[in-house]
Amino acid sequence: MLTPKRSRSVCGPMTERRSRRAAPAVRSAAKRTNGARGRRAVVERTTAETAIVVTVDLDGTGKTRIATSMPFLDHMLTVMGKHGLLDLTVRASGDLDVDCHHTVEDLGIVLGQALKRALGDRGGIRRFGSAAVPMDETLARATIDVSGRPYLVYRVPLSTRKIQAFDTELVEHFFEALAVHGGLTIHLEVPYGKNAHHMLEASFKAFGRALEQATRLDPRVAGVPSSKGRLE
Ligand SMILES: [Mn+2]
Repeated sequence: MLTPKRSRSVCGPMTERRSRRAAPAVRSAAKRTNGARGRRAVVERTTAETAIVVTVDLDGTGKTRIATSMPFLDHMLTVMGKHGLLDLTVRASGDLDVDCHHTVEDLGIVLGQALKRALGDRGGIRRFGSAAVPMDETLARATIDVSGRPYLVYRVPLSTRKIQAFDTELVEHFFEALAVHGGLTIHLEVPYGKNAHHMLEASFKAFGRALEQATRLDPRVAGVPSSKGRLE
């Protein structure tokens, strides 16, 4: 497996970067274990910039094992899994010496692909989910439609650009990639708040909760929950 060098600095100041290959060799492998064995998926994706493996189990209990080399993002994905009762493992390494950007965006892509595979034809699910999660002075609201229609509305006005070395604007890119590759409509709103850590943490928790609701199997839902008969 091609493993980009892991940077010791976590998205520190831009330093001299390795030359990027002209044509990144994208290797991607995916396995869906849908059906009797549960709604799980494993997706592995390696490019010249990042190497990422994600496993998800939609019927989990919130067990997570996250290692992205970005402590703040590890924290966010951990709370998302925990409060979304999503079993989630993430192993990511990337060219963090360039910037966190590639790794964060690619993580959104791979997690989106994993969710999509684990959902299969999206039959029997509730489809919509919404959750409001407070954290001290702030409140985050996530409303999602597991529709197959990728769309992100992101209204999270932060006054801080960095949390330690982590660039907070990357969170929007993460959710954008997740929406596109997971086939999800995601609305994230934080109407008020002061502390950027709280505002983002509440957002990840709310998203996890909303995803848990929307992906629940409901025995009253016969087939794919769409008047069109399919969600893709
Ligand atoms: Mn925290």
